[in-house]
Amino acid sequence: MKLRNLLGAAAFAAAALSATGVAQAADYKSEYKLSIVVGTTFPWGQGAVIWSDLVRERTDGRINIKIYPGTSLVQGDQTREFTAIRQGVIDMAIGSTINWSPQVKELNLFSLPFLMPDYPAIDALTQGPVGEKLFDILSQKGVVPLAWGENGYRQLSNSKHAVKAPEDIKGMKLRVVGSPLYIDTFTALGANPTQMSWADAQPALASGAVDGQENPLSIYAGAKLYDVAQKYLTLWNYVADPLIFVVNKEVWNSWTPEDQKIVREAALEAGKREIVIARQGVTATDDALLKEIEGHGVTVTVLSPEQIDAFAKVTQPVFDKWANQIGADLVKQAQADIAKR
Ligand code: X2X
Repeated sequence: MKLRNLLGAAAFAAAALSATGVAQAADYKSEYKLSIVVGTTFPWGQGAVIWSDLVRERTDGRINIKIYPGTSLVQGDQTREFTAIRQGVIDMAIGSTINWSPQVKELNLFSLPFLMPDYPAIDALTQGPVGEKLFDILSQKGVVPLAWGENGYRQLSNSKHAVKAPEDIKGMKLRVVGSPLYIDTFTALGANPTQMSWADAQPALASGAVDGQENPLSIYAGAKLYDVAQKYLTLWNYVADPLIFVVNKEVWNSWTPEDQKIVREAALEAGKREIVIARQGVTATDDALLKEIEGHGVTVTVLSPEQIDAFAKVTQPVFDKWANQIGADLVKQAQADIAKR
């Protein structure tokens, strides 16, 4: 073929491509790896399914997301997930604020004991100026934050006896997640906390190496923790971990503005729907999941406001210490927004 013809053909092909809106599709990866900690049957995993399905449909398959549960891209070590996203080992993720807080100290905010008494308090933070501030911070750390989801209020379970007061967990060996704030909280309460990944927690509970743990009811029930001797459950709403939908910055920049818009809007929609799913069955008006849990012979203890106060009093020094590390201004803003919810 003559050079002139060749150039003509190339120009024609480029015009045809841009006319169908896939001009840069050749730069796209055949698969984008999305990391989550639990499986797709959990509300958290449902959020991942909704997000990836919406994106695949709306981009006509240009952005093909594959879900990797069990934080398998970092061998189950969920506290390394954020670093792996920044490094591009993971393309996108829906991560818990707890798991990313070792790298983003401000995310410890949600783990301050007894900061958020109810769902409107969580929403006041994630959907308000505090949420925006946290997204600004994440944007400066190599990721593009898109939307909020929710793991849930973390309730305490154990194999020994009902927990109603701080003295009831004295000496109890409890599995906690990766932020040192959790070690401080349970140490203040007189327990014996030990840090462990979720992958290691389940066999540790099964073997009795630890007596208890704390997790949202959707995780407790989904992982059937009542079958590994976790027969005592205390509902105390002491912390809740939101989820954050993010994309690695370089991956984000490789997409066309149209596709970025699709991915962002799909994340917002998936986040909204995921929060609804995460709150199903665990409230006064809809307690189906709680009933199911009780059906497995679990003793559920619901703490009164006075009983909760007793726990909050003991953990107040931990709150104060960590408020300083997180940033006194951010914590003050959070408290003010919660007060006027
Ligand atoms: O490890 C946990 O407890 C879990 C599944 O809730 C998180 O990833 C924060």
